[in-house]
Amino acid sequence: MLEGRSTVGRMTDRIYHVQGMTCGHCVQAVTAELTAVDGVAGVAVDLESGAVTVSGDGFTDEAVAAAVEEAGYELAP
Ligand SMILES: [Cu+2]
Repeated sequence: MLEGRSTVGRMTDRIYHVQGMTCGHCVQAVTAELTAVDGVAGVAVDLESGAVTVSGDGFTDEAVAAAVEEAGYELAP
């Protein structure tokens, strides 16, 4: 936690693991779907590890899982 970091509202970062992404198009598809989720302000995908960092305010794990599935991938259990 960085003190003095200015954020609007209560921004949260949550890290998910997405299975099945193999290239930049996968990253784009997942990013586009997640960006459209209510409350999501930013999405960062690490293709190599499958780690997807979602930042924002008020988004739910369920909405994230649904968006990932919409893009054609699955969250790791
Ligand atoms: Cu791909």
